[in-house]
Amino acid sequence: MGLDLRLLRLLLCVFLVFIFQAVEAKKDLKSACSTCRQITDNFSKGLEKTANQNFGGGNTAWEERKLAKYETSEIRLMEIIEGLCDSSSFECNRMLEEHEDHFETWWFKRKAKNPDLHKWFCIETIKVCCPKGTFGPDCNACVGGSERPCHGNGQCDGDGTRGGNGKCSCDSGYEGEFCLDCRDGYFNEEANDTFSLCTECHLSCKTCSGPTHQDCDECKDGWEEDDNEACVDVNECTNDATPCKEDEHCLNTEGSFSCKACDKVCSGCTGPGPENCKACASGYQDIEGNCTDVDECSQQEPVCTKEHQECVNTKGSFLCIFALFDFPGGRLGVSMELLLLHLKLSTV
Ligand SMILES: [Ca+2]
Repeated sequence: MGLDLRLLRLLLCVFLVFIFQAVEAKKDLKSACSTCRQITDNFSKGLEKTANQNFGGGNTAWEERKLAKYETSEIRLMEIIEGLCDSSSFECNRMLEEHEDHFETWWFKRKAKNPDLHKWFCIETIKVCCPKGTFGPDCNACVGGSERPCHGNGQCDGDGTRGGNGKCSCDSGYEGEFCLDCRDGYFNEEANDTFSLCTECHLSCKTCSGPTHQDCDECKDGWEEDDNEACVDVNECTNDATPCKEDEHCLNTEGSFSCKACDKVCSGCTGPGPENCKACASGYQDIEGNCTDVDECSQQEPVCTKEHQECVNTKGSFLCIFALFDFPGGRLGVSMELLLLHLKLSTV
């Protein structure tokens, strides 16, 4: 029994390692191609950079006779090869080292017949890439064909590399194996077996058959069908049961709504500012339609009742101050509230 279990574990480990390697290898196939493309792109740049150079001081008649022209010389090739990889790029340097001979072959023997280095080197010679529109070990055509992979509406997995599976990941608005179908929220403006143009619906539609708010098949949340079968905004703020809290007012927006805090002088409100109060907040009273601060200190009934206390009115409230020192012309007073108020003000 114990042996069986150990064997099972071992098999599981081997299986996992195998899966891991398979995934890594697939990734490697794509990245090998991009490394190769980087090398051949840099080769083109190197060609450009050295286009107007010569042996230094010009090609003398002797040099042209003995060394051939700089243009086709080994010296120029070596200068270009030096710039192909960043010193930090391990993959690039490894590939270059492994295949350096091929560059010499191409430079001296193949360049005239095969001027496209990427095609000759990456696709045909070391076989890490495929022609555009094809993928995988045998460079098979992508889904939708190599001319227009995914019918021009998506990316073919592994396109141009020896990796991938050739399947499409569709651009936004498109879906389906061939990227010919329109996603919800898009409609088919033009379509045949090999071509499809999906355009976004009006913002009020969940699904649609045309571009306007009258072409919706179904309205999006926050929109409703009116008498003309067009999707129009739901005004959430006219509902009797307001969707907002008591100290907030409702603001309708296209397709939605938001809740905004009432002004601090209000207790409940129908809109922004002090002029839209339903009632006044405590500490404020309605004077000719405006919520105005109540001066608690001038009320008949004194509000600060302890000995040595004095009343100070504030916006929406009041403070009771302990009068500490009498001195000519006034009194020096302090209270915890005042101290806290001061601290609050100085940190705002
Ligand atoms: Ca709304």
